[in-house]
Amino acid sequence: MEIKRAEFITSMASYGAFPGRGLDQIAVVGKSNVGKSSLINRLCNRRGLARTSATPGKTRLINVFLLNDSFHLIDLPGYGYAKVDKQEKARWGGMMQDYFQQAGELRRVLTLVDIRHEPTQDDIQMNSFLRQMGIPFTVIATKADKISRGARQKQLAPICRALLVQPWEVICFSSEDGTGREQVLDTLEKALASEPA
Ligand SMILES: Nc1nc2c(ncn2[C@@H]2O[C@H](COP(=O)(O)OP(=O)(O)OP(=O)(O)O)[C@@H](O)[C@H]2O)c(=O)[nH]1
Ligand SMILES: [Mg+2]
Repeated sequence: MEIKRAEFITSMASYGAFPGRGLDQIAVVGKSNVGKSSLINRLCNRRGLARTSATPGKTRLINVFLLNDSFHLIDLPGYGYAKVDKQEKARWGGMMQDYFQQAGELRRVLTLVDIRHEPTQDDIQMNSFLRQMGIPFTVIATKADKISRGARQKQLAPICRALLVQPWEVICFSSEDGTGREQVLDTLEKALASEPA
């Protein structure tokens, strides 16, 4: 699949009022700062489409993008951002729960983890939540450009152990140099065609 058109549709604090129901959706989740918005920009080859930031906690709302006039890509707010208070955490939890319960059009979730770090409890919880809900997901190991090619497979071992996935199911990705872009696009294409990845 190639992304020919990409546009920002809306930001919302809750999913309930989203008027764009009906089109298939792919959602992106992961820890704050892991590279969700950067991945969206790289997939679309549009630098400023999703706002990115070196400061964690940039994306606080559910951001919706329309790709190829045919499906929605959803940038979900990151978790595990240390500076948010209890109230903000509760708001985040409610927003995510609402989203996953209501998004009947959700075809697959891309769950992002930093290739350099072991998954956190939040990552583990998110993946087991998706598994329990029966929502298909693909683990993406981001920032692959930060380590050498040879070191990547080794780095995947603890990630796979923690998230209960096989190394060949994980996509190594870099929004800096485009590593893994084609693989992610293939995954999206299959998900939208409802084929197993
Ligand atoms: N080297 C490198 N840096 C990356 C990569 N992806 C993201 N970054 C950097 O990591 C920082 C966070 O990226 P974002 O895309 O804003 O992260 P996010 O997951 O959307 O963060 P929140 O919106 O806070 O949840 C930015 O400084 C990016 O430039 C990558 O593949 N390689
Ligand atoms: Mg973001």
